[in-house]
Amino acid sequence: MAKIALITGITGQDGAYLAEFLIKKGYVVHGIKRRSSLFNTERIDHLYQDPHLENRNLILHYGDMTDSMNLTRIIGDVKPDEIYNLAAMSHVKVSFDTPEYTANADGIGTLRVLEAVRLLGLTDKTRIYQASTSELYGLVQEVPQKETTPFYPRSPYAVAKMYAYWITVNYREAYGMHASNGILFNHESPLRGETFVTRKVTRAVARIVLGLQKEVFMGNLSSKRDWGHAKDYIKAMYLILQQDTPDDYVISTGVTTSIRDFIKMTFAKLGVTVEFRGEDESEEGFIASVDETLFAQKVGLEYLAGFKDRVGMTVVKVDPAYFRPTEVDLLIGDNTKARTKLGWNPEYDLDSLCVDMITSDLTLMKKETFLRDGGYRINNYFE
Ligand code: NDP
Ligand code: GDR
Repeated sequence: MAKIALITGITGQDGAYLAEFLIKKGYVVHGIKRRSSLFNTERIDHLYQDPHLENRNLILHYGDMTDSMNLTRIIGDVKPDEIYNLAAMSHVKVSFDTPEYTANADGIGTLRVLEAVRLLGLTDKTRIYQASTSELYGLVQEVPQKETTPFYPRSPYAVAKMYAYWITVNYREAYGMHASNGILFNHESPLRGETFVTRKVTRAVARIVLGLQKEVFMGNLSSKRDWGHAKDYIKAMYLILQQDTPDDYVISTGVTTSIRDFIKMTFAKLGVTVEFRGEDESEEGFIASVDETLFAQKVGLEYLAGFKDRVGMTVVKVDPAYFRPTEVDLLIGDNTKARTKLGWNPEYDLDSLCVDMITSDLTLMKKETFLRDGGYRINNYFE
């Protein structure tokens, strides 16, 4: 009998990679997606199967983390062996604008899933993975952060996730559930949402070198993140649920990098050296030089003449609208427990992640050259 997994948030970055990974392992994957006035399944369209087919291995259900009855009905119908609770309003900056909704979806939403499993009598059958986050460490109390580091959340998102973390631990201890937290540090990919910082940068850099956009407006350039690849991180989620005993794990790379350095690194992959001058809100990044051979090889010779004129010009500016009321300045995770207990061994480092993202965005932006105002449209949302 094939194992059955239920993924909440299947239309998101992690949900898409995890669904593909589990289907390859022979699972039947059920996913919960929200009703939307636009198609919202782009990340999993390649896995989609006609509902008229028999023996499908991907089945989608309409649902929402704020709707207990809906979640209970779906879990009761599907009776999953494993639930991966990935659905969340996942943008930290936006959580300051929508704090109550974020608490409802990200915090109480997790309780709804746990309680549905309990009330449906699935406690012994269904294992639960909770998508916890390095944002719990917030104003960090220890460097690097590990499973025992005290939490100090710094946003409505992180506070909601703190509730979700502890209610997962509580259901494990109170009812003996196989419920575990993966405390995942930032993980990115070509499928990353366009308003998270790495993807915003790789999209903008692609558009700038192609001559589609002049500059990009950023928030805090000095904060540091421990970035890994989503493809590696979803494997950790799977491994966590294959353990005999439920537990909580930090998933990270152990390397931290500033936003400023990630911007420099991304341009450098295309032969462009960007340097920064000025401070705080007046800081800006400008093109210092171009390695013409590398640029021609990576971007295309036809774009070189136009781009060379831009040497000396500003391509990165700071707009305080992107600052957060409370910031998380430094994250760096200690993944010893995951490596030793789970045997988790990531394939990507930041360098190969950056190459994967910029290569993908260059290809995409070359196809989408008609979207001449796209970069600015995204910027207007101040995420
Ligand atoms: P995304 O934002 O890409 O995906 C979130 C998913 O949740 C989407 O499918 C979204 O649907 C869905 N969703 C949002 N609100 C609701 C709701 N009310 N009801 C049902 N579904 C909802 O996030 P990621 O894939 O990057 O992250 C997955 C999970 O891991 C999230 O819980 C996130 O908070 C957490 N996390 C992420 C990290 C990261 O670096 N990526 C690190 C640590 C934790 P739609 O497509 O319709 O918007
Ligand atoms: P984060 O990711 O808040 O860590 O949450 P994000 O990429 O949004 O920000 C990382 C850092 O970059 C700074 N920053 C900017 N961020 C955005 N989005 N846009 C900008 O223009 C910008 N300029 C600078 C931010 O201030 C921050 O310091 C992500 C989400 O996936 C969460 O769901 C997850 O829990 C955590 O990672 C781990």
